Amino acid sequence: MDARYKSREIERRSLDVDGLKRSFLEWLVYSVGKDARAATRRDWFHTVALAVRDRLVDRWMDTTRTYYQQDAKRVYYLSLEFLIGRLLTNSLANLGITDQCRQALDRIGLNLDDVVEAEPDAALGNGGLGRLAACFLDSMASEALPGYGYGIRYEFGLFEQRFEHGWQVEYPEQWLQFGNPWEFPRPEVLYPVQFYGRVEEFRDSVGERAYRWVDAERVLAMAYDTPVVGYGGDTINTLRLWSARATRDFNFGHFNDGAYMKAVEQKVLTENLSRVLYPNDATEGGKELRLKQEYFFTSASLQDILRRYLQHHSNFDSLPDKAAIQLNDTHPAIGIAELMRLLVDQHGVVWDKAWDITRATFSYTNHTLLPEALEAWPVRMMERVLPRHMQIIYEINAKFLNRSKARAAGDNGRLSRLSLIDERGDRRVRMGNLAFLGSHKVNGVSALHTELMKQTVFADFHAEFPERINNKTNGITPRRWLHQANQPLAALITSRIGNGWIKDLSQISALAEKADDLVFREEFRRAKRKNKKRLAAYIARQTGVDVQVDSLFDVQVKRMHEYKRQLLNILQAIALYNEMRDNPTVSWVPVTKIFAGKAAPSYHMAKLIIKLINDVAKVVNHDPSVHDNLKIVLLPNYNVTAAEIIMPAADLSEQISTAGMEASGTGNMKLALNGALTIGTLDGANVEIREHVGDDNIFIFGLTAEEVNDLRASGGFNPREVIASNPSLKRALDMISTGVFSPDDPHRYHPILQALTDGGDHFLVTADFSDYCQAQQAAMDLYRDQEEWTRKAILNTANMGWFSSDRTIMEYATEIWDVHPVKPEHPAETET
Ligand code: 4GP
Repeated sequence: MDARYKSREIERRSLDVDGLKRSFLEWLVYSVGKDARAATRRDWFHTVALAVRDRLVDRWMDTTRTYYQQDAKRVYYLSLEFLIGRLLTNSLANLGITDQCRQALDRIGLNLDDVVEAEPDAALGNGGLGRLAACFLDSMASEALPGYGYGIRYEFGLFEQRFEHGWQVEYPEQWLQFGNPWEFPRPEVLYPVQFYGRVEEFRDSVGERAYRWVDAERVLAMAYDTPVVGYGGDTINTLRLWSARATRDFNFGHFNDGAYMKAVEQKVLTENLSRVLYPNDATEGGKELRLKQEYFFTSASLQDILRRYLQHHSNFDSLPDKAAIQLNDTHPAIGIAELMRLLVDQHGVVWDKAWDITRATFSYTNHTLLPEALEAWPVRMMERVLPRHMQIIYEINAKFLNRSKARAAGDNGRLSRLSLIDERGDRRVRMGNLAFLGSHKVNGVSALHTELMKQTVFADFHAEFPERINNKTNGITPRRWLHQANQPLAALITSRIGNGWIKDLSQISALAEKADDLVFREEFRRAKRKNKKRLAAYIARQTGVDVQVDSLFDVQVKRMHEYKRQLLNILQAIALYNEMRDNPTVSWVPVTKIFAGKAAPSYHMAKLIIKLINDVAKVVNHDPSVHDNLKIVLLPNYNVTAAEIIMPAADLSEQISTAGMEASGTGNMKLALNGALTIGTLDGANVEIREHVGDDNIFIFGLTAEEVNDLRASGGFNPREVIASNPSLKRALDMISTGVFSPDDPHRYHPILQALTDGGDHFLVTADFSDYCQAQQAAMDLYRDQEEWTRKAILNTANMGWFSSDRTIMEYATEIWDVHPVKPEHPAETET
């Protein structure tokens, strides 16, 4: 071997400072093509990312090879969203080379923190569901589970949010603009995916009736692989994202007949399929392109899964023993009909057998009970776009309803609710029902949500299949959300209990006994203050508002949605503002209200609430009579990267959804793990957080899910009466309605006031207002006693161990997937 080549080989693997430095310098020149003097921050980011990538490729291949050699059972996590965020810090930390990398860059005269800042935030998701998928990837790799993520390589991630005159404006998020050093394009991994056309019936070789899908349009799905580094760098799994490519036929054959431009246009249209992420959080678009995206990535993934399986097997009998396919919500639920099609039409498996295999292979997670989010595709659209799948769905439905008929004797309502087709009005395919029926396990994402699934959306299915629904309370990865995002606290924890908590978060419970240790408290506060200073600087950069580092940082960060009730929070802020103005001599606890979150571009009410928060902030922040005791900020463009700055700096975590409406929440977990006290309703995982951190260390208020249900059902709730009887609420609403915050347009907030009064206040903002204000008061009172506050904050951190996504993922692995850890075999890594 050429000596120079050989030396590069060594370099590529070296994890020490000198080796890293040499490969940075080499990569900069030979791959990025820049001279050190001319290199920009972005060039250095690409350089470092490529050099780090070198260091994981061997282990990545070892991992894949081991799975293959052992014919291990794999889990395939199908998700339309992966909200990954940046990868450099994560890769370095999980490989354990952050310090070496920092020093190597120092020697070149660069700062790692600056280099990290040049990485775009990969926002291939909307919110909770997408971020959960990303945490699960980290946990699967860290637990040595043979897990693959499958999704779409959107060219445009979730839109960039800016505020213009206080209104949300959306801009395209071009995260791939300068290339993505983490991904490996696989132009040879291509699968055809069909749309439209028609179904032809014929007789197969033994004279049985069979079907084929003909005259369809074809698109190719091309794979891009991103390595997923587990903690310790031993297991490196794969996230495979599909990109749409036109088939070659588009390019040829049209040159001479003048249709060339048409063909090119068609090619562009075809490739639009993977262009952009739908910016809807928990709402269904009903758009044909969305259905096509769902089918596109699901079909390509299934073809890939079957190809891998067939390398070791000659029939499909043991598919369920070798592959577990998890449907992340109903978005990939069409996969159930697709697997049936592949097995029956393409591989000649008989229907009943194919159905048993399908059901044993799939499982489904539900992430929301909001009725508008339950996907239901118009039958007419399905018939046009996926004609063979529509037939298959009819067939599944007919067989199922036939069997259920006996038990539903006389109860036609029940049968029509169980049906895969909603026959009311415009006929629609209920994807939730399809996902349920085609899966052996169905889970909710918190104890309460799972219970409500049984009682509401899936009540009839639950009666039919009482064993199928199970709970898997969400979790978060402690690597990203504590070890990497909160280095001051992580270092403090490690100094006391060692670093075992990074891999096994249950160990963090050892901190509980430190809650009474005054020195530890002081250090805990110091770490928090450092994080708050960092956030204060970020707030100043982003919004121009100066906030007091020692004020109570009261944080609500999440998608903007009426059920999450940012409105309740801003109304309380107005009430507090009034109290402060009325009582200028009182010594107030200074409060900084921090909001961040995007609204779906078509969700007018949520966008109006954004404008309201910005309008209120403008008035409050400029009012000298509150003496800086209250500041309100709405940070633009909330994403994973912003969350990494916000979570560690929060004192109070707002989890104030109308009870029964938030499936779980995961921001609640990130904040509590970072030592914020929760103010929240008994909703989603808040219920379990309370059980773990203890009643005394959380501020619970408001109606319970049951009370919400009863109140709504009674029809007797009268928000006007509630408003009339609560002077501070009435005053806050009057200020909004008389244009105190919108002098340029006093009627601007009429729709909000309308919804709270004549609209019946569906989200029960007025009903919970008074209780919420009391809980806020309790939080402010407690904050005066910094010792006591810190004690509770420490107990929050110490008691959040159970909410690690490692725990969640191992529950999925043992109770749903039957997938086991596989330690990769690394051939002795020699230096030559
Ligand atoms: C979210 C839920 O709203 C949230 O409560 C949950 O924690 C998260 O999924 C993960 O399970 N749902 C979505 C969605 O993001 O798009 O439906």
